[in-house]
This record gives sequence, C-alpha cells and structure tokens, in this order.
Amino acid sequence: MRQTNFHARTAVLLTVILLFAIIAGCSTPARDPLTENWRVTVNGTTEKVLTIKDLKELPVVNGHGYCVSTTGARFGPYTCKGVDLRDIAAQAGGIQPGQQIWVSAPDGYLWVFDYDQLEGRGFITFNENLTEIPAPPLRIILMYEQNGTPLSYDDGGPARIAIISEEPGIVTEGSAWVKWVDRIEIKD
Ligand SMILES: Nc1nc2c(c(=O)[nH]1)N[C@H]1C(S)=C(S)[C@@H](COP(=O)(O)O)O[C@H]1N2
Ligand SMILES: [Mo]
Repeated sequence: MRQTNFHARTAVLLTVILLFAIIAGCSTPARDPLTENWRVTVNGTTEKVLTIKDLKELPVVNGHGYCVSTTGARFGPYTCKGVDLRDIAAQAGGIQPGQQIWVSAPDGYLWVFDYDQLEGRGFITFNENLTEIPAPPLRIILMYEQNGTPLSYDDGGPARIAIISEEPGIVTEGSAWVKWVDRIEIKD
C-alpha cells in the first residue's frame, strides 16, 4: 500500500515536471545567441549601433530577390523582407547625392553602392535564363527574413544585403548580396 502510494506520487510529480517542461519549451522562443548578439554599426555624420530588434522597428520593405554567383549558380527566387538601405543611412545622418555606402562583414568582405544604386538605378539585371534585361526599379535592403523565416547563418544571417524588385524573376549579381553585415558606412 505504502509502495503503491509512493509510485502514484512519483508518477504525478513526474507528469507535473513534464508538463512544465513542455509549457516552458513552447512559450520561450528558441534562443539564438548569434542573432541576439548581432549588431550593425551605421556610420555617417553620426554613428548608431542597431540590434536586430532596432532593425525590425524600422519601416519594413518586402520584395522578390534572386541572385547569381560569378560561377553562374543561381540562388533563389526568394521573397525578401528587410529595411531599405536609405532608411538605415538615415539613422546616421542620411546620404546625399554623390555619396556612397560601404557595406562590410566580419570576414572582411566589402561592397560599395553608389547613390544611383540606392535610388534603384545602375544595376545589371538578368532574366531567369541569365540573359541581360533592362532593370526594373530595384531597392537595396538589409534583409532579415527570407521566404518568411529569419535569415539563417548559412544564408548570410542574421542580416544580409538583398537587391529586390516588385516583380519576381529579376536576377541580380550575387557579389552585391553582402552576407553577415555588421558595418554600414556613408562615404564622400
Ligand atoms: N560577407 C560576405 N558576403 C558575400 C561574399 C563573401 O565572401 N563574404 N561573397 C559574395 C559573392 S561573390 C556571392 S556570389 C554571394 C554568394 O552567395 P551565397 O554564399 O549565398 O551563395 O555572396 C556574396 N556575399
Ligand atoms: Mo560571386
């Protein structure tokens, strides 16, 4: 009898612990230290450091992105969500005609965008068969979501440059799609 009671209480206790574990597991979002510790420094006439939360509070831009590497491999098509690079520049004094934006990453990779490109002009674009086509209006964004999910590290996350258009099927050069962005500088 004593033994049975003991087993019954142990069973109840274990069930309660299990339930707590399940509830905790469901309500606590999966911690992602890489994203939590990520920062991007925006440097212009002033300097501002943004967290992923700060980035997500800036005006949201959605569009279609598709890129091709120098070896001809295509990545995409993706739906891309992020923040217009001009809105990020505005966090550090903004960008004037004639200025450039230098975007870099911890691996030392750097890509430069001129003012025209920030306005969506001056990019080389291709169709899906990699035939060069006239460019539709484009936008440069710092993307934090790809195909509706947070950008993974392998895809250049937490945040990566994407060149997007309203219409799908527009392929741009992959070299501009800077991965793991941690620094954005406005230069004369
Ligand atoms: N930080 C960083 N971003 C980068 C690169 C790099 O070496 N470092 N390579 C670029 C080049 S040349 C291409 S073609 C694409 C490749 O994208 P993928 O790695 O998603 O295939 O990323 C671009 N972004
Ligand atoms: Mo590339």
